[in-house]
Amino acid sequence: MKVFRYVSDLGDLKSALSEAFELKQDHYKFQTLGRRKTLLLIFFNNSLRTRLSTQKAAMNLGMNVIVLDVNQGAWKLETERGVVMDGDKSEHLLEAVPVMAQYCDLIGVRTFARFESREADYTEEILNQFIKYSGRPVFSMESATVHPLQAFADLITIEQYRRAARPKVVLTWAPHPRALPQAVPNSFAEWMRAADVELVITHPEGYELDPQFVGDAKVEYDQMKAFEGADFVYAKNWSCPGVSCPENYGQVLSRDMSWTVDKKHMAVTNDAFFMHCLPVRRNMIVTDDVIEAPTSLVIPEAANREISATVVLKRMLETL
Ligand code: AN0
Ligand code: CP
Repeated sequence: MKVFRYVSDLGDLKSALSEAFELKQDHYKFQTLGRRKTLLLIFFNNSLRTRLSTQKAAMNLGMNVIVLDVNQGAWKLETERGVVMDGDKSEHLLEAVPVMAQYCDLIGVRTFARFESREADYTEEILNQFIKYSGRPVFSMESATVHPLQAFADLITIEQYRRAARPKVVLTWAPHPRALPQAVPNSFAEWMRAADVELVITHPEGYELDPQFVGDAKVEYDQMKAFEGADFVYAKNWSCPGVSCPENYGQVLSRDMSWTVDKKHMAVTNDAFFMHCLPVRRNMIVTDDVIEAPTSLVIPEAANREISATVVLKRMLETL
């Protein structure tokens, strides 16, 4: 595997899942595969889980790891070609990427949507420059429009806890004070459609996700109706994707607190498990009692980030 952005990059999903469950049994099963190989993790944005779980995964495989926080100590990077660099940016990505590639074998990149232009975000401008100019296998650690390591971990978690052969999984929008990317819900919808689940997406009008990720999944604007009989509730805030309202791309259109996932919502489900990728704002996205209930999977979900990262790194190492 040379690039990891979409569920299709993994090939057969069932075999990727069985590899994940093998690794859950023994995190160190392939502990010599990454010997004398170096992973470079580049963060343009903050992270707790991705940073730690991906480093841990690399160490499980015997790799060396270098982590670079671009905004803390590196030169400020220009990302657009053709600009006169007379501002505060000292170095261009066009030199920085091939230089970074000299010191590593695999590259992970975290680069959030910037909300300056829908087109720039949805063509994954920054991630693609790493793919094009590094000559190394590159994986997204949440880029402008996708978060595949998260969605893979979410799928592992659903496989681990499902009680029905084909569970009902509800992706629900929930309120948040700041504009957040669409990467997590995009990938979640994409991966759930590739899996054997019934996916229902619910959000206020104007928050329609990009059709390339939603496909033919059911969209239900009545949140309570969507929750009826759910086996898993996956909450996430996202800003306006600009599908039905291009001029509102990246904006907060609603702060409607009736969308906060609380006991009343969970009561109409099939005793559903609660999921969120974290970090989560309590009593905005979800109430304390729901996230603290025994049916909350947020911690096992975060634990599975180490597993999804190990599978992805293993597959990249195998094609070096
Ligand atoms: C980010 C987001 O919503 O994309 C990261 C989630 C994994 N969340 C925040 O910035 C709070
Ligand atoms: N879920 C997730 O990716 O968390 P971080 O932003 O802390 O890495």
